Amino acid sequence: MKTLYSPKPMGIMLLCILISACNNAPKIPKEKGEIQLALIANGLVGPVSADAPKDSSGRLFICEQSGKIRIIKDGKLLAVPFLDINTKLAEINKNYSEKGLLGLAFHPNYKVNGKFYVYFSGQGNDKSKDHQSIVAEFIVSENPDIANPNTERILLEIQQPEGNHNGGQLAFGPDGYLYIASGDGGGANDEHGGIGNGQNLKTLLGKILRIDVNSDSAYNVPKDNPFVNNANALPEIWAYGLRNPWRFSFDRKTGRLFCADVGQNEWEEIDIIEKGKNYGWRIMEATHCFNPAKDCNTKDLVLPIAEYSHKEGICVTGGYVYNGTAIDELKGKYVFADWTGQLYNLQQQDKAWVMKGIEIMDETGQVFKQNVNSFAEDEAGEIYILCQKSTGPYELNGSVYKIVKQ
Ligand SMILES: [Ca+2]
Repeated sequence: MKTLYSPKPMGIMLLCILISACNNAPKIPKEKGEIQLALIANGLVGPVSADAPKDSSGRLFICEQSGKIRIIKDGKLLAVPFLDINTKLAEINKNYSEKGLLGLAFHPNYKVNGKFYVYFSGQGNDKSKDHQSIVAEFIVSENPDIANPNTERILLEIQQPEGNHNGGQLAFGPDGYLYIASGDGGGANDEHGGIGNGQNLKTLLGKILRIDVNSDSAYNVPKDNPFVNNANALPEIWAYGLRNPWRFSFDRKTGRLFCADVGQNEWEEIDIIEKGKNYGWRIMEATHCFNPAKDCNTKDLVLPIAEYSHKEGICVTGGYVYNGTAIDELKGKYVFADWTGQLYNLQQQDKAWVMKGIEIMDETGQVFKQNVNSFAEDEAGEIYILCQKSTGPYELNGSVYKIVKQ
């Protein structure tokens, strides 16, 4: 499902493996902590995103890639979906796809206004494009466990030239604005346009966007966005130079925005996203020159706080800084994963960031090994893993695990 890397022809795959085998990346050490995974829900179809409203209900809402939002309430998965937008979606390949219902965020004032936002791959009218990414608002019905499907209000549409690299994360920042992740438009090597989409400030592709949803029109652009007075840039852009930001989150304690950006052939990276900054793609892949492959101009580019090579995994899945109360050893650490199942934590020690692999067992005592699509954070700050055993979003083998103390 999500990856973020495009399925490649065998020759290219082989080349990638050869390149990876040649890099000198040190092996990331693993630590065995006193944590494990507790199964919360299974039988899901491609769980890819989640959010929890700030309404003291304790509910966790899970997006299935195929279009349903499911509710976990009092530890149980409700049978009736909160919302089902399957008929609005572009066609999804059953074996592997980066399209679908990809993001969900509840309005900071959800308890009062019942509004929430989704990011999904819509069909679109432009036949020269693969599909379009849509950000839309919906409102809950009188039943708190059912949304009103007739309340859709479309805020933003982004034309997507290819099927892959669609980003899709939505989250409200501590400032009350909605942040949106868009991918670079897909294909490979950020091939669209003379300098690629990531570096092109005239496209919304390859960016983190920031909008104000409290508007009489589709949305407002916050006056302090970095490019509002720049005629050569789109005002919605908050940060740029991203390839496929696959899951970002705000640290509740510090307000910092942590973002995993999926690499192409060799390197996966974690960034801290700041206003107006350039994160390098396609000039760089993590801390390495990409285009050109040597002697690239790194001036004004922001390097990741951490990277790992394809010796370790294949594509990164961003998580959360742990701000829960149950697990002392994770406090203040950024927890994330490679899609192939390895979990990591990242901790700032003085100015350096230290990354470690986490050895973790599932509920049966086996070493955890599933495709990690995404993470979730509940209202209390505890963290969950959204995963599946298949690569495609049409089998009932998706699960939600909670990270718990042993
Ligand atoms: Ca980068």
